[in-house]
Amino acid sequence: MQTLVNVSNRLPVTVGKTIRQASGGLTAALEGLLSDAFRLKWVGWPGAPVSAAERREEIAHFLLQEYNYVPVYLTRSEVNGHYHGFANSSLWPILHYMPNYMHYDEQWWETYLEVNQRFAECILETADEDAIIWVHDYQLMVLPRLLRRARPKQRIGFFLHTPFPSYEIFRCHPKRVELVEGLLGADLVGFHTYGYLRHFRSTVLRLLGLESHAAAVAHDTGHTHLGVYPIGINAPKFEAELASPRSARARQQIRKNFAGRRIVLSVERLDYTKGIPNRLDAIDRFLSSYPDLDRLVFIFVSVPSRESVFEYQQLREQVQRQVGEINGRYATMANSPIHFIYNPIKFEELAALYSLADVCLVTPLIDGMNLVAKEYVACQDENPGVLVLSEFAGAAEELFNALTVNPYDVGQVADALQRALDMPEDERRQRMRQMRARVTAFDAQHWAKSFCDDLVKHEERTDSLDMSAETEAVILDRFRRAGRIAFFLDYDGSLREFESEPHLASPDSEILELVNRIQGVPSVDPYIISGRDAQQLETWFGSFAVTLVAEHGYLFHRPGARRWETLNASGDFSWKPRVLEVLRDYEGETPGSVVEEKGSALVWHYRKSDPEFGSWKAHALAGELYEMLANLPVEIHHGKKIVEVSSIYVNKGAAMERFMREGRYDLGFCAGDDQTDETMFRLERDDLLSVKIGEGATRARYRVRDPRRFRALLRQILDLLESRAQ
Ligand code: GDG
Repeated sequence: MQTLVNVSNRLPVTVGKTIRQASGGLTAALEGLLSDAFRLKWVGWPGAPVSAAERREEIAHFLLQEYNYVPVYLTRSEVNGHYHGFANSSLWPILHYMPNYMHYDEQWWETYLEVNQRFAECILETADEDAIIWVHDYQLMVLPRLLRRARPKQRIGFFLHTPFPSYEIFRCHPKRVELVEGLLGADLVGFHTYGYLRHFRSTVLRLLGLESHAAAVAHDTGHTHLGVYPIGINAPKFEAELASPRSARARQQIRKNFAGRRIVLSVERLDYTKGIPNRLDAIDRFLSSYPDLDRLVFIFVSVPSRESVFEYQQLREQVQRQVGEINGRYATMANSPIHFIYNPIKFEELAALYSLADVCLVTPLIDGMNLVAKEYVACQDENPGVLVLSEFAGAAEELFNALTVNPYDVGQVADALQRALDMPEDERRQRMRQMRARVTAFDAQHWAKSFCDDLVKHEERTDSLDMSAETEAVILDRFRRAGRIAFFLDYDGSLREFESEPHLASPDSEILELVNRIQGVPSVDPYIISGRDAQQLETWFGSFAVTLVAEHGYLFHRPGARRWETLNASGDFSWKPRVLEVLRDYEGETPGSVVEEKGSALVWHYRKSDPEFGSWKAHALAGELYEMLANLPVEIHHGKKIVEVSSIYVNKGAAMERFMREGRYDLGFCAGDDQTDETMFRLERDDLLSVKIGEGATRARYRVRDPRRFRALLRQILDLLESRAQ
């Protein structure tokens, strides 16, 4: 059985004189998963500062024995910096579209990193390489990357319980890049809704320049898959509770306390995202014209939350003031309209309240999902009530049979309340039946299972990007046995890393030294074979005894020659004027894009355009060109931030074949990173040794991860060839 190491900021326990298991939403979700699929371990902070080493050990021992929980102990100042500070005062407001509530302190970031690191260490001690690690929520956003560094092959998932906001909001956070990079350490990142996933993709693209395809982001350490998993609730637990005598007693008590009154219920942590002041305004508006004040009660269950954070203290004062004012204004001798409970209530009371409430008013300004809405639905059976639900809760996407409202629109919420109270039983029943079916079918168990199934399903992280020692030995052996050798080396992305601007990617001293060494080996003819123009290649490498091949094989220049020559002068280039006209149109329509004219090709570059707009236009352009040029001797290539049209008679493969023929080499060593290099790789001749640099499908025989590793391989080859020549 596979071990699932679940990691959340808090362990679901309360540590005092005794230790009790606390069942939060996540506990409920995972309870379902513990059947026969996984053996669960849970890593997290136990929620209380424990300083005495002996007591720490005692608690750790108990938690492990009793629940299979592994505590990460944090000091008071770590909790302040990591949890109250960075997570709740800087990240939470940004994730909830409220940058004006954000506070930031550089020290918090340091603590956030330290605490995430502490979690990483604890997990690495606890989990072996085969375990699946599932990290939860915004308190641990850099953890996946820390784990990935230590364990390249470990299966790691991350689920974000909050919304992921649009890039325009997320970019406000001072550590936006580090946070997003942190998540990309995971194999799978899950969100409640497609909207959040979309925002994340666009943020990854805009912040890091990484494009994502089919819900996966490719980056330097592999792929991160993205998925939508709307969290569900532990419906059976509510059903079982409602069937129990304990709950029957709680219900009886509530009926007695609020006899003769219809109940409108709200349940939440006291948080500024939950829209409590706006809701109270709506209630105020509603009560101002409601005739039957004796027969209606609003029960607010507000659980104290993050009381050390200033905004939460302020909110509590504001809410208490508003409640006081409304109660003062609308109280009668028999009733006070708002029954405000600023405390958690017992589970049986919660379930009883859910089942008895005529209306549940769930009106967050923004909410990742909102479990309360689903829990209310799950508890509606006989004579069901009505759910009034904010359209800004993730749950609104699934619970579309609720009365959905814009929580900022006081009048609309007041009207919805009236409509809910007036709704005929038939309609209530019909709406609730559909929602209930969904909430019970797609419950917490289903959520956790679908996330874990996907996490397990995604193919093994490939380590083929790193060449093994055996492969290196095979390659070196080919060189050892060859007589005359030609090197066909691509430049950008192969010998040299990409830069934001092509002209910045000039060869540094390491590359110049390598080229110098290659030209010095007696039995070797070097070719630098690139898409760049002749002038650029000559400026950089003109002084070496190297054959330069420019424009993907259109032009070449022998060492010491006076002129550049064309490799295939007889090709048909009559298509160029028509294509140029189209590309110029796209240049005009797409700010930041430019057209480059080459001898055998025309290129539209959109590296500097808005990434999404640029990529959209590039797809449109490529489509248009495919249609327009279907019967002409051209190739259309949509590459890294370019769309290129080139003659089919001209390509690196054709050029290389000619040089191989003329030079009568025993071995052709070709290396490159993109589609244009595939024309060399696909020749698949026995006298070729091909190396692809980086990710992506390829016909090359071998692969290395990046230019740095490719240069290291070249050095090894040169060491061998030089020692052979001596
Ligand atoms: C975050 C996201 C997302 C509340 N009062 C009492 C009580 N509760 C329980 C409810 C419910 C849970 O607390 C609250 O969950 P929510 O989903 O409504 O909200 P957050 O706490 O903000 O949770 C949210 C969630 O993570 C899961 O991904 O849906 O969007 O913000 O289960 O029942 N339970 C008891 N007494 C109370 O007084 N026993």
